[in-house]
Amino acid sequence: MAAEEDRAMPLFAADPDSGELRLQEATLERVLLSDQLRDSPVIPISITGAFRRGKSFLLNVLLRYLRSQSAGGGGDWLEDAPLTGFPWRGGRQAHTRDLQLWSRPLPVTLADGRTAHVLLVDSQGAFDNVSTPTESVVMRALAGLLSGVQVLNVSRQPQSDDLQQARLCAEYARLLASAAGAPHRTPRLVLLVRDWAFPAEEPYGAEGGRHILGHWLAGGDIEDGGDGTDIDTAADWGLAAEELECFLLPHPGAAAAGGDPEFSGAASQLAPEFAERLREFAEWLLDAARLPVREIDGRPLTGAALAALCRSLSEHAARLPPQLEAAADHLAAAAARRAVQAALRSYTTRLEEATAAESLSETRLQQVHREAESEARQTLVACPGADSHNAALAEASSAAYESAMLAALPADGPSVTDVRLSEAHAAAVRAALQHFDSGRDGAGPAAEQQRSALCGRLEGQLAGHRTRNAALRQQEAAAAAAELTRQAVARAQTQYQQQMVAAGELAEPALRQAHQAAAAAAAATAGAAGQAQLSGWLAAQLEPRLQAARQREKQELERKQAEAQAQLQAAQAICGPRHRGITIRIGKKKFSIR
Ligand SMILES: Nc1nc2c(ncn2[C@@H]2O[C@H](COP(=O)(O)OP(=O)(O)OP(=O)(O)O)[C@@H](O)[C@H]2O)c(=O)[nH]1
Ligand SMILES: [Mg+2]
Repeated sequence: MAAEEDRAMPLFAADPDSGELRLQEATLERVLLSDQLRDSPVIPISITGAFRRGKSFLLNVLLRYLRSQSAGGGGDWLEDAPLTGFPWRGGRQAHTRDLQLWSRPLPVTLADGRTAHVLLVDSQGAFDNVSTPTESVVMRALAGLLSGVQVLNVSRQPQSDDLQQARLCAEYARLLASAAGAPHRTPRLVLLVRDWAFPAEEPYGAEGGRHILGHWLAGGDIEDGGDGTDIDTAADWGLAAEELECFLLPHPGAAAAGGDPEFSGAASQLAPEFAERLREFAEWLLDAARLPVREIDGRPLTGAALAALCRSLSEHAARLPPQLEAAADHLAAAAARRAVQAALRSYTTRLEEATAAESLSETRLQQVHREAESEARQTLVACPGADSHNAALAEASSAAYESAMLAALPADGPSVTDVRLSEAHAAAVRAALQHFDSGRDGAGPAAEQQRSALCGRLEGQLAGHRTRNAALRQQEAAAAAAELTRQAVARAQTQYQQQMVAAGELAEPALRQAHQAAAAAAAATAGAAGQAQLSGWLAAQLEPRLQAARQREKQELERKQAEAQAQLQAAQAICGPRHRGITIRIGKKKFSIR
């Protein structure tokens, strides 16, 4: 590989459309699976941390050192020449994107005489204004899982944010590694403090770093985890790394920190103290005796093994992003547990102190208990983590109650008796409390308070089910009454029709009278509730009957007329012309014999 081809190549890059991190096979092929690296132990060294903090700048310093070493060393390797390599720049805009791998591996001779190759990995600034939290976490987790040495770059001194983010990344890395069946702890994690401003308290360099780290691990300076919870810094870092170190770097001087647009990174432009400590840092970090070769399944990490690890992590990372919430939940639960334990400790210490000196009367003991309990409660109030875990659990328990109640009293009925409702409530409360008790954090006063709040809430839910049951009952009663009315109206209609049939074929006045009598009898049968339905039906019954009666009457008349006509014609035939001019009357009509 020619020197001019050396460059940063994306190892994992965010897809511009979906934002998903994609492994770049071309980089694997070109670097990790090259003849030079495939079977050679590799030591990836990554720098991660917030954006605009000189990460790429520093990698170029490491690159310069490693190049000088592989060229035989000697002289001042931190040349007074513009700093080149990984793209870097001043200003406030985030610069590096994705995870970038330096294309040329740099050979180092390990303490045991083996040759290994250092792979420098640059990373996108985490938790900046252009990265999503998922991108930041996944990127940093990947860098940690791949690296033999991970430098976590922080400014001035770690803040609670840094710790929270580190915890989240470490927890996510743990989930990702366990899904991929890979070890999750980075062999060596270096907390690199830039712009350390208190050299009078702790000197620059590894020694000052070691002191201050001891102080921080004991919980000094950082009062809480940023989420109101006590932190267990040592445990948090222990989750992320097998070995934790710290190095304090001074401020680089005004030119480097953005004061000079012509700043090129040349040694002469740096504050002398900074240049000195930079040299020290590179030599300390890359001291071959302390460079760990990561092992996977008991075998040293080679280029090919790293490529396989990248593929496996990529495959699982693509599916894992939703578990970022799982990581956050796990951390919240852990923080909550710690908060509850702290509250319990506060309670027992207070009680022990009070009882150690003298034996207390029952009344005095009760008083001390109340005071200790109140103090412990206050500790928990300041630790929303504890509340949030139990609150989420109470939420789930209340949902468990609700589904048990819905099984006993389905939304669309039927309603149940009051006794049955009380039995269902008692069973659902037992199920909900069992759910809460099996998952709650500790038995402290806050958890008890949340348990009794949950009981109150379940009673409130019962009131809702009572109202619902009463409404169902009303609906059912209304439906039953409507059915009774329908049956009564049907009986009344049959009765009317039977009565009218029995009355026979009547002419109009008699028909009207018969209708009135039958309608009155039907109305009595239908009852008050059926009147409205019945009266419309009855009104429609009379008219067709009247028409039929009129039709019958007309037909009868026509029949009689035809009969009379026939009789007349017979009479004419018998009597002859003598009877011409005689008129006879049938009904209202007159007939003349002509
Ligand atoms: N204050 C300060 N600035 C530094 C230090 N080292 C380098 N810089 C300056 O920080 C600026 C950004 O440098 P980069 O190396 O591009 O920073 P980065 O962290 O890689 O930034 P992103 O790629 O955007 O995440 C440059 O102007 C550097 O000169 C340092 O120790 N302290
Ligand atoms: Mg950068």
